Amino acid sequence: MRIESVEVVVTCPGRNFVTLRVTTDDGLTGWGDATLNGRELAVEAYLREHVAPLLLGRDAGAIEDTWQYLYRGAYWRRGPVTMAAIAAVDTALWDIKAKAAGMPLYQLLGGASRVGALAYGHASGRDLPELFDSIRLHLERGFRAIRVQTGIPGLATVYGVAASAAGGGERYDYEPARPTALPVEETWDTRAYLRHVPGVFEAVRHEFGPELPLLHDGHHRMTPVEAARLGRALEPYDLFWLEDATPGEDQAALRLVRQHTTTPLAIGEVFNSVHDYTTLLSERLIDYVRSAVTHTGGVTGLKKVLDLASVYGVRSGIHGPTDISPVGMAAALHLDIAVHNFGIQEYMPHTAETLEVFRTSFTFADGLLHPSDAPGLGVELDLGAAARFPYRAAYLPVNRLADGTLHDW
Ligand code: GCO
Ligand code: MG
Repeated sequence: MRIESVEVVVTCPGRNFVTLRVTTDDGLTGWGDATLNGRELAVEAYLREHVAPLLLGRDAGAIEDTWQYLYRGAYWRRGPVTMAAIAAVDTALWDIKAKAAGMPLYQLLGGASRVGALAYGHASGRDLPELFDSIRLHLERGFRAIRVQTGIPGLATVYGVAASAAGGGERYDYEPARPTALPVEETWDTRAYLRHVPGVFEAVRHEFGPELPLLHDGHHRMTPVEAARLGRALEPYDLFWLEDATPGEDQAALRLVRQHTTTPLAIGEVFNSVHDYTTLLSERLIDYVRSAVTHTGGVTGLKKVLDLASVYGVRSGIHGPTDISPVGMAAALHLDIAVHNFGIQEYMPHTAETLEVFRTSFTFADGLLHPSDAPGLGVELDLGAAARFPYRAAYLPVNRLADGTLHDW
């Protein structure tokens, strides 16, 4: 089975997605997600100009060799653009292999280790009443674990908190990549954040009880000592995890956080290689890995991370906001079902427009996601529908302190 054609599809059904289609000489089609939020066209060009021509005529079944060919062969290793491009090729080839076998992908990854993947949803509110409404809405929709993000008194907006209560408590409008010529600038104040957040978790626990798994994303905004203080302050509220407490590239920073708190730690959505995790895993500084299939070299790349994590008892928490396309999400779900060291899966449902373009078969019931038993990934892209939604430049916001200093966000 040889690769006959490779095409890149860029479409914007509510937000931008970059998708790769690989077709074999016996007519099988595989899909891969290469979406890199705010830098989509860099990956599109990388795939179109530097990857697609190398794939024509290759054995579609040689997945590991193709991964190594694109990774080692380029000489320039790692980085989000390269690894998103490799991810798309890898995921498409796994899709093809599973379709050729007539099996859902998780069967080729070792078969099912569980009946479904526990998902967490994104609740947020500018104040407590809005936040409680959002949590209730998620519980009504079946979520059994909830990420809690809150507005901070004195700050106009906070990344991760929906900007309006549109739709009578509908909180899925949290969408940070905005179609503006320049990134929106927000203001940040860590002292105000640290003063406010523990009280919010106290109120949420008081309202919703001790059982509900609660998560929180610090989005790389704290120094190690600030993160240590927050982790310690949140201990009474029994978090499932505190995510991205400190800037991701500084693995050693988590040593100090770990020494001072027993709040479980998660990190990795901006990582793209197993090498980003070696200190974190070997020193047992984290509890969950947050990498996406889409940004970590695909199923093959993320499986290498999850296998190393399993050696240290660290579990998965695969990245799944809406900038991961339904193709990337389906690939995550097949790993979630197959690997032993599954922890939780992030799930932010895509909009109706997105689901017009991507025909999914995965299901969400009783708090659990399942990729379905359709052969392959179980997602097909409708090219006609995709063409109706042309690319629009959109950027994530940036953050500045009150004196104008650029800050992590
Ligand atoms: C999360 C994230 C996302 C990212 C987004 C950037 O935990 O889901 O932090 O919301 O910010 O994926 O593109
Ligand atoms: Mg995050």
